[in-house]
Formats: sequence, C-alpha cells, structure tokens
Amino acid sequence: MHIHSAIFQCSSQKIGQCPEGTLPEFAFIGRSNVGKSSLVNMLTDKPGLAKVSGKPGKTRLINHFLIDGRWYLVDLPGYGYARVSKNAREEFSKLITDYVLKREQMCLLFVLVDSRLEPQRIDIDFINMLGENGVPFGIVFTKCDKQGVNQTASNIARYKRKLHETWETLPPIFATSSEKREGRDQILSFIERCLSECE
Ligand SMILES: Nc1nc2c(ncn2[C@@H]2O[C@H](COP(=O)(O)OP(=O)(O)O)[C@@H](O)[C@H]2O)c(=O)[nH]1
Ligand SMILES: [Mg+2]
Repeated sequence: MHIHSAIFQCSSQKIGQCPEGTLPEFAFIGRSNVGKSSLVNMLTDKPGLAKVSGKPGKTRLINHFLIDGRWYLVDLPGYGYARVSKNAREEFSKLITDYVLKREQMCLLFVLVDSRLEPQRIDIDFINMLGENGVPFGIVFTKCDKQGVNQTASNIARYKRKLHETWETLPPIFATSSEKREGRDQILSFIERCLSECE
C-alpha cells in the first residue's frame, strides 16, 4: 500500500472528542518511549508528523492522523510511565481503556514492545486484557536496529513462548525499526488487508 497524504487531524483528551464518522482506525499503544510516534512517522514517511521525544510521558492525548482521506492512524498516550502523579496515571489509563474497549471505529490495535527487553509484566497484562476482551490486535517489536538480527529473533521467540503460556493462538507479530524503515511494508500490507475486510 502506498500512502499519499497524511495529515494531523486532532488531539483528544477523551474519547468523546475523537473524530465522528465511520472511517476505520489503526491505533498504536505501548509503554512511553517505546517508539509509537516514530512508527507513525516512519509509516507515513513524514518525519515531523508525530512528535518524537527523548523524554518519556509526553503524549497525553489521543492524536488522530488522517491517511489518504480514508482511514486514521491513531497515536495513543503511553502507559506505564511512573514519573507522573497517581491521579494523572489513572486518567491516562481510563483514556486508554475507553478508547481500546469502546471505540467502534478501531479496526486494529498495534501493541508496541521494545524488542530488546524480556517480556514485561505491564505489557503482558495489557495483552491478556485485550485477549480477554476480544480486542483485535497485533504486536510490533520496536527498535530492532539496536541489536543483531539473531538477538531479535531469539527475543521474539521468547515472547511467543511467554504468550503461549496463556494463549493457544498468537496475534500477528511484526519486527520493526523506525530508524532503518524495517517492517514498514509488512505493517502497511497488513493494514491494507484489514481495511478491505472492514470497509
Ligand atoms: N534506534 C532507534 N530508536 C528509536 C526507534 N524508534 C524510536 N526510537 C527513539 O526512541 C525514543 C522514543 O521514541 P517515540 O517515538 O517518541 O516513542 P513514544 O513515546 O512511544 O511515542 C526517541 O528518542 C526515538 O528517536 C527505532 O526504531 N530505532
Ligand atoms: Mg509519542
């Protein structure tokens, strides 16, 4: 799939402020700093579209990007950022669960995890919550350029074993590097297939 136009549409503080209408949405979620905004920029080929930050915990809003006037990429706030108040954390967490469980336009959620880390409790809990609620999702391993291909492969295999402890079937899995533009074609073709099924 080729993306011709990608434009920032709006930032929403709650799900009620998200765009109306029926255009399908593909959303990115994951821990703060995992590479959500970088992935939005890499997929759309627009380096400054979503704000990338060295400092975690920056995006506290739901950002909608309109793609080819036909569907949305959605950059969700990061979860699990410790250095904010408990109140603020509960607010994000409500925002995220509201979006993930209630947003009817959401076709698929991409859960981003850092390819270098062993499975993290917070991600596994989140993934299990998605599975239990029947939310369609895929897993995107990020920052693969920061280690060798063998290490990435073995970390992904370890992740799959971890998920198999709970789930018989696994979601689609993508290995990516926003730096090296890896995984781009796989994700875009996958989105295209989903679009043709949900349109
Ligand atoms: N080497 C490398 N760095 C990345 C990659 N993706 C993101 N980063 C860096 O990780 C940091 C956080 O990225 P960002 O996209 O803002 O993460 P977000 O908080 O999940 O939106 C930034 O310093 C990025 O430059 C990647 O694929 N490779
Ligand atoms: Mg971000």
